[in-house]
Amino acid sequence: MGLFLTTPLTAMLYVVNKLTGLAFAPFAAFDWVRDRLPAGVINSGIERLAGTLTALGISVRQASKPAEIIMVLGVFLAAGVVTGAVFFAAVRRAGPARPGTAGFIPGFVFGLPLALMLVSGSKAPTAPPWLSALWTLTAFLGWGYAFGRVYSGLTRDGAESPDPSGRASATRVGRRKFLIALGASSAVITVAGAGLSRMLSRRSGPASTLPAAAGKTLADDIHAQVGPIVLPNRNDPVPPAPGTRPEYTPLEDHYRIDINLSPPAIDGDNWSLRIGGLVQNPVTLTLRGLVTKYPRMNQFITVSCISNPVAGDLIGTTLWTGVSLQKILEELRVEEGARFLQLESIDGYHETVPLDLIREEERIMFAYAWDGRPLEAKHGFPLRIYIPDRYGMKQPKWITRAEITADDNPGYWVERGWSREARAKSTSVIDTVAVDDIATSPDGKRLVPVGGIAWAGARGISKVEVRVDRGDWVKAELRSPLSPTTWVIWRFDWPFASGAHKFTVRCSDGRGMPQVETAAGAFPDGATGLSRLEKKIPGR
Ligand SMILES: Nc1nc2c(c(=O)[nH]1)N[C@H]1C(S)=C(S)[C@@H](COP(=O)(O)O)O[C@H]1N2
Ligand SMILES: [Mo]
Repeated sequence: MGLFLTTPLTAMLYVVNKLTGLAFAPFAAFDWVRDRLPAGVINSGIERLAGTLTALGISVRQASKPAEIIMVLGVFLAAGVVTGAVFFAAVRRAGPARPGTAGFIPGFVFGLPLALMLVSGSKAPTAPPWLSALWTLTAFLGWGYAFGRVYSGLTRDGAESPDPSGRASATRVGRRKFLIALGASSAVITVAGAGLSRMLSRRSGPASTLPAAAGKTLADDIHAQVGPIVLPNRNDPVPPAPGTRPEYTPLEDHYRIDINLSPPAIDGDNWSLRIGGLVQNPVTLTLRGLVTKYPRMNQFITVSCISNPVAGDLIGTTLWTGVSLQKILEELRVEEGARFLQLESIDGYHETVPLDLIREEERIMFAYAWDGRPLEAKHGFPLRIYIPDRYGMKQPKWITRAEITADDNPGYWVERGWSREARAKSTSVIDTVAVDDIATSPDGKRLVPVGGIAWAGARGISKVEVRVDRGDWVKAELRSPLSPTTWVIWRFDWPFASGAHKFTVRCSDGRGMPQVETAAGAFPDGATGLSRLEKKIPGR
């Protein structure tokens, strides 16, 4: 019964969330709990989730968000089932007084804590928190009342004390009908709710409300400014081995990692970012201002999550467009003693950038476009920051607050024990041993193309070496990268030998520093270790 009643409740809460912006209690409760969990619990949760998916051969990039959402909804439904079971046991013991109104008690017990979380916890409310709380409590009281009615429905006609005159079988039929009706309505409400929500979320997207000027939307402006995206290395003599991941990641395949179950939606028209604090000239940025008033900067960028396992897929490359922070710093005229830029996002995420780093690194930028288009909601619309050589955790999306300060303030993940610097570790990956694309060299040797990527933040890649079985390390060919901060595609044409073989790769960064070969997990500094691939080469 708990499942029959809690599932449609969940669907209804979700539809109302999509229709009105009132908080969706299960997700809001997750946000509340997440920000209060001890770091150890969160970090081991992340590790276990990524580890389990990897062990099952499931892509962490594709499955981690759905897995999180399923877990949260699962816990929510389980709570409904437990509450219902306890309620049924309690009314049965207390006697059949008035189970309908008694249902308000579990409604209250389950709904009130959620309502309180909504009042105190929600970081990015799209509706007044008290209203979300009131709605949630009302919905739960209704849910509890339904519980009471269901109890009556199941026990009516004296099912509790079947009389000996043969009415028991009639009761059984009545109960069966009741159950079927209940199950059917539960299913109908749930399916209709899910369908409606899907329709609603497809229709609305924040990028559609970009400020328009003279009939042209900002998206048009950005598109025109960036122009067609031309890969600078298109004539490079080293082609990727067949099966190597795309050098320029299709946007829909770019990983997404953040603390939210569903990405926050910011209204681009009403968004502005005031940068104040220790400055002589506070500046207020708008999207249109950013696009039209400052020199545009295009950079091909590889970004990776610090949680990316060796050879994992939480890494991607695309064209970022934005404004150098040096320009904005000049305009701010910071006061003596100013040393940091503190950034905060709509989801409560935050990070701090030293001003000295901005002064020495022109490529740090506020980015408003990816792939020649305004940022997608899940990638940080309307504004995110790029900092070369650092993992994604140092680079907030959805920036809504900025301040110049004298004091440092550890970032969201730094507070939870992760690396303060989060400098990208050098890494190399074997994507493919292309057994179906055996080539023949000019001197008649048969060659198996082996290939993949290597990345060392902004330090570049000077060397990639491949080893087959226990042989010598042999240098691979390097394709020139899209930019000094993107990954490098490497390729090694291996003289054919049939049978099962083990391939290993390693790299050195632009300064000749070899990558760390010792295997270590992501926490707290980023994973290290070598990527290996076993492959059976078919006989001639
Ligand atoms: N506001 C906000 N920004 C954030 C995060 C977040 O949770 N909230 N996660 C960071 C992390 S850990 C990573 S790896 C990158 C990922 O960016 P992407 O999802 O666009 O690939 O965003 C960073 N910026
Ligand atoms: Mo990350």
